[in-house]
Amino acid sequence: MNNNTEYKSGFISIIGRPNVGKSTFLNRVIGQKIAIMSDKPQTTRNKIQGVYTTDDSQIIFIDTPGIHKPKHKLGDFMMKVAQNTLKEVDIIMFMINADEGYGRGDEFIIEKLKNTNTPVFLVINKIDQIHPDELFPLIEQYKALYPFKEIVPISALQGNNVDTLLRQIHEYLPEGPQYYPADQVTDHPERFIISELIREKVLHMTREEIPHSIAVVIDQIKKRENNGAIYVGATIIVERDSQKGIVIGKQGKLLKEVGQKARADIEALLGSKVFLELWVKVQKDWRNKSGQLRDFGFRE
Ligand code: GDP
Ligand code: MG
Ligand code: K
Repeated sequence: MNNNTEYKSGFISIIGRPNVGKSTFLNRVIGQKIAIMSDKPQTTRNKIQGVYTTDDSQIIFIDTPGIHKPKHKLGDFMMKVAQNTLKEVDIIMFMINADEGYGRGDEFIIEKLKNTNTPVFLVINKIDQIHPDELFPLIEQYKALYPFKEIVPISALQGNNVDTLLRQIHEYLPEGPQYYPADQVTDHPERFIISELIREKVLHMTREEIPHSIAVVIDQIKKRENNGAIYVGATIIVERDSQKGIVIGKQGKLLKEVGQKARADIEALLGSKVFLELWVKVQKDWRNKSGQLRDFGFRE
């Protein structure tokens, strides 16, 4: 730690419409696959903290589930989580896609921002997708909508200007302790990451047939005495019988492939051989049963 300056630390919430690149940014900064990336909206449904530690500061990022107009109970719940988060954090990073016009989703988020006193950075992502001339009008447009403390154009994918953003975040961080050990990048239990890795594979392999509403519950994680491998048992929860058929596939082919791909990722995560067993269960309308949300790992 530098002796001339006080140590700084703080919590940052990343908000923005689905697919603007929040997880990509987090993964670039933290340098490890902790937030699941997908081109399907709403892959991230829970708070994931990525901890970025330097010798004079610690930033704790929260990959907030997308704020959007709730269509059902789960959406409602997600939005409440996101809104509570906004008031508790030190900085809000509102991320937009440079390549997409201002939309209803952004309007909705800006309305929510007006209810907080937290400093807000506008992060214009995917600048690799636009001509530099398009940037200035975009900045002017957003400046008129909200008093952003900083406006930072980046490419989370290619890394452009991410260092600048980190430096600006540092400026706004309050003095504070190092909350987490320097080598810790996430405080989420591996259980959640594993369930997201499995969910990601199902979503990728089923394309549009299976909605993001599926859940994956980890039933068991335990070390096997005889060979040192880690046993993981998990259940994929779908809403309809037809979806169960799709996830299992012809003669179990699709589920087997999901298992193979997920197992490779889980082995990389745990640094150990993994034995993965998957089940598929139909649970009708689970999204609207609030009481069950907690069981699936959602926390307020
Ligand atoms: P999230 O829903 O906001 O978490 O978005 P993701 O991080 O999952 O990214 C959605 C998609 O946008 C993925 O296909 C990313 O590879 C892509 N993406 C993210 N950042 C950039 C970027 O800076 N440039 C480009 N071209 N694509 C990006
Ligand atoms: Mg995400
Ligand atoms: K996504």
